[in-house]
Amino acid sequence: MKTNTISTTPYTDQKPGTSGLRKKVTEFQQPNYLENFVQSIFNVATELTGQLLILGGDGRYYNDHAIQIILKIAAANGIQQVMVGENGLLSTPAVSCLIRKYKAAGGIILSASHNPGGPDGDFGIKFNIANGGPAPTSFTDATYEISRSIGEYHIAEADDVALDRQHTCYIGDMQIDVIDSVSDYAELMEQLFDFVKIKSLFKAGLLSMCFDAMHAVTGPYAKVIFEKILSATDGTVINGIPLQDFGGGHPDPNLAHAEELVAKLNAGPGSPGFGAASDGDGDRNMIIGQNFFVNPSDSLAIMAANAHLLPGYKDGIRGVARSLPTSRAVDMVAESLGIDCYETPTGWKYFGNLLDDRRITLCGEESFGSGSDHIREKDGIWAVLFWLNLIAVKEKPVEDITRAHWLRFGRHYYTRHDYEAIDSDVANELIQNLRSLTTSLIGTEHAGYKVKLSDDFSYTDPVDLSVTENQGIRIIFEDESRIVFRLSGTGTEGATLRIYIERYVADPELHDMPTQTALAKLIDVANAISGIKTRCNRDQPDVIT
Ligand code: VG1
Ligand code: CO
Repeated sequence: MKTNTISTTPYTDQKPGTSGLRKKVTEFQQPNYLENFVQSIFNVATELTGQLLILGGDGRYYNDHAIQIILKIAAANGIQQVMVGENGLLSTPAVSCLIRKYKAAGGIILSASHNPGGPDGDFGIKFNIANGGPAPTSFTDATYEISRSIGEYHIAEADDVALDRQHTCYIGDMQIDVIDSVSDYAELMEQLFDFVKIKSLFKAGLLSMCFDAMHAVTGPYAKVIFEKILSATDGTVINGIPLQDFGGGHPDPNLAHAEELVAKLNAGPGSPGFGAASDGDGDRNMIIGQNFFVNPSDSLAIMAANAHLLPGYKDGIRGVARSLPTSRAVDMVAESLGIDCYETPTGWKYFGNLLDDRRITLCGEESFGSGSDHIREKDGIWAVLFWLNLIAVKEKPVEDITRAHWLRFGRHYYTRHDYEAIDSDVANELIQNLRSLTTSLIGTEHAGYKVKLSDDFSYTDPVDLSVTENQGIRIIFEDESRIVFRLSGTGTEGATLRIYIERYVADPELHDMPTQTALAKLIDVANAISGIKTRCNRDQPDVIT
């Protein structure tokens, strides 16, 4: 094998965000942009030498090109073996599953998750470590530092590897296995859930569902798992063929972007009883019933309260964790179960230590993400199977299960307002201003809500004691209502301000308000305190979830 060492000029903007390095495709297409970043990963992850690497992506534009480059750089950097998904496809949870199952030293996932794809869309690279989870901040910081001064990268001279069939080949001594993208993951799911029961309900016509793969990576997984293994009717999976531009859509499973699914569920008699969708890389999930939406924070709480009913969790759960902006619905469940509940910064990487240290079994985020200790990523199809299994056990639809949960624990009304593509300086000033206000807000009253606590959230990891600061401004009121402000770490255009608003209502008589109505006063308070209208000249959020 001939390897070449190519001199290169560093870029200064290769700083990974909440979940890997995400940029416009056109930025990734700059000379050596991809190569520099990949070599920086290999420079930091020296544990990959002589070991196995898992490689795949969500099938978006540039996926194939990046895989070929990464294989050649991997060979030149002494990687012993790479497992690549057929057609370059691997969902984020499947990569995590494969790393753990085959004891790989790490994995590279090519995805910008829920961001749009195509030549004018976004691309991204994430690195996962040997536990199967996203690399911690110490790793991504080190990669960034190297990328700022990188002078050369190493690359093998070799032909492109055929990805359209399962086979084994070599670049020099490095073995490449192009593997089935689905089977290992499907096998793991079968161990966690009661496939026999779910299958019998589908076969008897007692269960009907629609799964929207949004032309992203979960199509092949959903078809095999739901239609083939579980015998759901053909056509249960819609938009099941992965496309480089996701069919021009936005592969973000929420009510705004999964319109076709929502319309199918709400079409009246004969509509499927259960609906779900996943995102670009398959780690998010949306759960809906007929004319009914399950808020992701509620979904996590419902999972925690019912996990013991499912085979994979029959011995109960050890503890739970949620990100700061996620509603505190799961906290109530943890309290009643007498287990710990951890509050972490946004992003799955903060759950890794808690899972590895066996402090928690379930964790989740308000952003349509939930998961468990079966892998170290959030997991879209897993969440859908969890709900299917729960519906099968309880013999009740999504709405009844959710309402029964509110009746028992009270309801956490919850919304997130996103203001996208704000000028970065203006957004930073807005947050800076809120930060300077925190102390003086304590004790003040706003539309009848009195501030109990206000600060900029800081997290001390209880396992390695690392400290992560400035993770979001939170304002907690005396009635337990909350407002959280933070800037997104996954966008690629200007800044995105996220405002998270939550109100707890115990009284079942008040569980039927429309969410935006129930939160109207707090929304006004959030807008007034942040000065969003005057600072950003925006009247309405771009996306409400
Ligand atoms: C968003 C979500 C966060 C999630 C992250 C990655 O981050 O808010 O909860 O972990 O996306 O999800 P941010 O910084 O934009 O708020 V994914 O499905 O894009 O891997
Ligand atoms: Co994702």
